[in-house]
Amino acid sequence: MIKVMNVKTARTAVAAALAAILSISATATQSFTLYDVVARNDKEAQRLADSPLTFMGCSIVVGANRFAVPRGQEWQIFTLNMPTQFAGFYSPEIPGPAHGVQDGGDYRTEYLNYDSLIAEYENLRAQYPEIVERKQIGTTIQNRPIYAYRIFNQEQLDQAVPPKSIIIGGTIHAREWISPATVLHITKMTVEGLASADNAYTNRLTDKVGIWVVPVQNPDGYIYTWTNNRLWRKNRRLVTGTTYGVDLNRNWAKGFGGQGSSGTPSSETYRGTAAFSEPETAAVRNLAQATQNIVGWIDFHSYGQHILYSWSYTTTPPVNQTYAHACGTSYQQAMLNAGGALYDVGQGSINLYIAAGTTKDWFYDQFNCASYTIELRNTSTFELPPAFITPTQDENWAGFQAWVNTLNL
Ligand code: 0X9
Ligand code: ZN
Repeated sequence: MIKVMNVKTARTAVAAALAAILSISATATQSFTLYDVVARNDKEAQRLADSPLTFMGCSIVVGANRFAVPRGQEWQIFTLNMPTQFAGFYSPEIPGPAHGVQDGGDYRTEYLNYDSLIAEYENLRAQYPEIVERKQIGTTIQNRPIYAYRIFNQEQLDQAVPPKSIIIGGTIHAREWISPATVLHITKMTVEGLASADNAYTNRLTDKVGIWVVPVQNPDGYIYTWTNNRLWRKNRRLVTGTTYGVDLNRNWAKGFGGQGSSGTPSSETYRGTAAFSEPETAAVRNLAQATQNIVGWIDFHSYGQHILYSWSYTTTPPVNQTYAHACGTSYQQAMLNAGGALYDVGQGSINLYIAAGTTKDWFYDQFNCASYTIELRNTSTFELPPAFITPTQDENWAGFQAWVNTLNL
C-alpha cells in the first residue's frame, strides 16, 4: 500500500472574490464542502495526490481521504470517479492583512501576520545589535525580501577557527502557522538567554556554535493564507494559465522528482520544473552554502507531533541513524520533562510517508549533519487553536536546547 501526500486550496475565481470582500472587511470566512473520497488501490491514491483538491489529512491512503472543496465547485469531486461521501461543511477564518501584533497582539497567544512577525525580529535586532544580525538571502516570486537572522556571540568572531553553525527554518508551508510562532519563541529565548544567562546552552552558543534563523521561507504563501486562502500550502508562482504554486518542500535536489512529489502543477505537492527552480528554496540553499561548518538543520512544520530525520525520499536507513535518533530523542525527552506533548522520533519515510526533494534530505546529504523536520502540534489540524501556541512554544524551546546540547560539536 502506498502512502502519498497531497493537499490543495481554492481556485482563482474564489480567491479573486475573496480579495474583493477583504478590501471591505478585515476578517472573512471561506466556505468549503467536505467529502471523504475512497481510493480503492494505489493508482487511485496517486490520482488523489496529483489532483488539485485540498487534502485535510496528513497522508493519502488506500481507503477514505477527506478533502475540502470550495463551495460551488463540488463537481471537482465527482470527476474523480471514486466512491465519495459528503462529510459536512468547513468555514475557516481568514483574518485579513491588518490583524496581528501591530494591533496589540501577543505572539505567545495569537498568530502574527507577516509584517508583525518581521517587526518582532527587527525589534530584537534593535535591542540586541551585538547578538542579532540580518541578511537578505533572496527575493520571492512576488518580489518580497527573504530574511535570515544570525544569532551569534561576539566572542565567536575572535576565534581562529570559524564556529560551527545550525540553521533553523520556519514557514516553508504557508498554512502551518504554528511554525513561525515557534521559531520566533526559540529565537527570542535564545537571544535573551545569550544576553543574560549562563548555562550549558548559552555556553555552547558562546563557545562553539552560531544559529541562523529563516523565520519565513515562504513569505508570499504565508501572506496569502492571511488574505485569500487559509489552507494555501505552496509558494505563489504562476505555473500555467490559472494554476499557482510549487511545493517548496519538494523542490530540493536530493531525490528530486521521486515518490511523494508530483509533476502536475495543480497538485499540492507539485515539485516544480527542476530542483531549486524557486527563488525561495535557492535563497535558503545559498545561505547554507555560504555558511561554515553546518552541524544541524531543523525545518519546522505542522502537524502531527513528529521528530523526523532522513531519509525522506527512501526507506533505506541513513548511515547516521544512531546519532540522528539519539539527538531526536533528547529533543523528545526534554519536551516531556518540561510537561510538553509526546512527539515520536524516527525516519521521515517510515514514521510519516515517502517524500522526495525535501529540505532535510538535502541538508543531510550535503553536510552530513543532524537534519530534521519537526511536525509541531497537534495531531489533527493545520488550524491549531491559539490556546495551544504557548504550550507548543514552551515544549519546543525545551526540546531545542536539549538538542543543541546533544549535538557532536
Ligand atoms: O509533506 C511534507 O512536506 C511534510 N509534512 S507536512 O504536513 N508539513 O506537509 C513532511 C516532510 C518530511 N518528511 C517525510 N515525510 N519523510
Ligand atoms: Zn509542512
